[in-house]
Amino acid sequence: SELVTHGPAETSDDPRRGRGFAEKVLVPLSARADGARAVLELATRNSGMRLACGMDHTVESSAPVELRCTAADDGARLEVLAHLEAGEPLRVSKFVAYHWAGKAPDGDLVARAVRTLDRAVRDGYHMVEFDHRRRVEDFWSHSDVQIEGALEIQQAVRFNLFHLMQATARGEGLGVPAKGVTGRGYEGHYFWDTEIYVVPFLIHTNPRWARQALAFRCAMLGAARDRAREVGHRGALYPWRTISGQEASAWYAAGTAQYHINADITYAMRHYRNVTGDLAFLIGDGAEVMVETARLWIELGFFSEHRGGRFCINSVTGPDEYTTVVNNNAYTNLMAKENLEGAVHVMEWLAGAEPDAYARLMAATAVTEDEVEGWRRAAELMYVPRHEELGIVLQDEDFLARKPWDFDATPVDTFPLLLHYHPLELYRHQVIKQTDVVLATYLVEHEFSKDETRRTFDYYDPLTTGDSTLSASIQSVIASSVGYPEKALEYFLDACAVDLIDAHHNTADGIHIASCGGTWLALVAGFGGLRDFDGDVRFHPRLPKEWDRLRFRVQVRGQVVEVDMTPAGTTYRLIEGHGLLIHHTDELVRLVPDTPVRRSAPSEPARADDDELPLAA
Ligand code: IFM
Repeated sequence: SELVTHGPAETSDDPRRGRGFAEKVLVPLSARADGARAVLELATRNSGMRLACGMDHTVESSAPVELRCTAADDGARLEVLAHLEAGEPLRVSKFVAYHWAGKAPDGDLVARAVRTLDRAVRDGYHMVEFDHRRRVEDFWSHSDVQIEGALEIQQAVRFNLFHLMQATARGEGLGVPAKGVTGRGYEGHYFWDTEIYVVPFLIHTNPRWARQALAFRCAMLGAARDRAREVGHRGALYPWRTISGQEASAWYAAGTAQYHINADITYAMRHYRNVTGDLAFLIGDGAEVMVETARLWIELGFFSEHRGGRFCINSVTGPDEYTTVVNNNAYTNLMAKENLEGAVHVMEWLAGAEPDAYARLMAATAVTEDEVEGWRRAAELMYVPRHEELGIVLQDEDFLARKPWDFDATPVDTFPLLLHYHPLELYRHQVIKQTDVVLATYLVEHEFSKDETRRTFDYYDPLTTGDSTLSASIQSVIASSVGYPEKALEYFLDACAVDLIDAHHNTADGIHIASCGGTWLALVAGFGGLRDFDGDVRFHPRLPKEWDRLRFRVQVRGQVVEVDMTPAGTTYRLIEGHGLLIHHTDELVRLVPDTPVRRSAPSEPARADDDELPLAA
C-alpha cells in the first residue's frame, strides 16, 4: 500500500496536456512511519503551499502478520506479510487523510493529518463510509437526472454527474480545474469552463457550491486588477487560464486574448443571484467585481465613427480558438453588454436599496456618475455584426471574408485539427473549433429572434468541428430549441460519452468537466428547455422520442421543482417550498405544495396509462 508523491515525468506536443515539470513539483519536508501508519509533509515548489498526507491501515487476519512501513522523500509504503492457507482471508482497510494550507507552521498539518487518521481508525471503515454515503445521497437527491427507456444513457449521465460532484464538492475556496482532480491535463488550471458550464448545474442543484466557486473569483480580484494594469488598463482583467490568479496561458492568440472571461464570470454571478435570490453575494464582493470588469470593457472598446458611433471591441479572441484576435467577436460584444448592464443595475440597486454597501463600494472603487453613464451608453450602442442577406449574426466582422475550409478534403483521422495543422493555417479559414455565436444564442437568447437563432445555427453547425469538448452540449441545447431533435440527441450523446469512449483520445489526462456540466445543460436546458437567467423560470419540454421519461429537479430561490417529462406530457411538482411561478412554454403556471401540475405534450394526446393526474385546463 503506497502514497506516491510524484507522477511520471512526461513531455508532449499536445497543447491540451500538462507541459510536465522539469523538477519535482513537491518538495519533501518530513516523512514518518510508525506501525501501519505513514505521514508525509510536503510543500509545492513555486507557491510554497503546504500539505500533509497520511495513510493508516487496519489488518484483520487469523494468521500472524508482519508489517513493514517505510516513509522517505519520494513516498511511503506499507508491506503486509502473512502466511495464509488457501481460502484463508486477510482484510486490509486503508485510511487516507489529507490537509493543505497556503501557509502553515512546520508540523501543524502533520498534526491535523494524524488527528484525522486517529478518528477514522477509531470510528472504523463503516462509520467513515456511512458519513460519506450520507453526503453523497444528499448530492443525488438534488442532482440526479433520470432517464427511462435508455439504460446505457442513464448510466452515462450518472457518470457525468458523479464527476461533477467529485470536481466541486470540496472546492475549499479554490476554482474548479478543467479536469477536476482527475488528471494532469491543463496542469490543474481554471478556465471559463467553471462559470459557463459547471456553475449553472451548481446553481440549480447545490447553490452553496456555486457560491463557493464564484467566491473564488472574488478572492482573485486583486490579481485581476494587477493584470489589467499589466496590459495597460484600469479595472480588472481576469486571466484566461490560471491557478493562483496570474495569467498562465501558453499562447497569446488562443489564450490571453480571450477577454470574454470577464463577462463569463459576471454572467455567472448574475445568474446565481437571479436564480437563488442571494443578494448578500452581490452586496459583498460581487458588486466590486461587476464594477471593475465593466471598467475594463470601456478601456478595451471605443465608440467607432467608422461604425456610426457604435461601441466596438477589437483584437480579441472569442470562444472559438480556431479564429483568433478578431474585431467585434459577437459573443464577446454581447456578453460585454451583459456585463456593462449588470454593473449599471448593481450601482442603481445598491444606491437605492443598500446605501451602506453603496458607500463601501464607492470608497473601494471611486466610480463616478460619468463612468456609469458610459457603461450604459456602451451597452446601448454595442455593435453586433450581422449579415442582412444571410440573416445571421457574424462570429466576427470579417468571418465571411475568410477562406472556407475544405472539409471534404480533410481526412477524418486529422481531427482534432489542432494536432495536425499549424494554428496560423486554421486562423485563416472558416473553420470552427467550438460553438461561439451559437453559445451566445443560448446565453443571451433575448438578443436573437427565433429565426435568426435557427439560421445562425444552420450556418455555423457545418463549420464546427467539435474539436473542443465544450461544443457538443451547446449544439445540442440549440438544436433542441430550433426544432432539430435528431441532431439534439446526437450532440447530447457526443457530450455525455466523451470520456466513456475516450472520444478525444485524452481521457487519460483527465475527465472533461465542462462537458460533464454541458451534459446536464443538454438535458435540462436542451430537452427540458429551462431558461432562467433573468430569474423568470421557463420550461419548454422536448423529450427525445426514443426515451420514455426524463425527470430532474431544479432549485430556484430555495424551492425545489421536479420536472417529469414523458411522451404524454410534463408534470411539475413542487418538492420543497411554499409556492413558485414558472412558465410552461408560454403559459404562466403557479406551483404549490402537494399539487402537481400536468401539461400534455403538444401534438400528442396524453397516454391513459401514463399517470393518474388530471390534465390541467
Ligand atoms: O476552456 C477551454 C477552451 O474553451 C477550449 N480549450 C480547452 C479549455 C479547457 O477546457
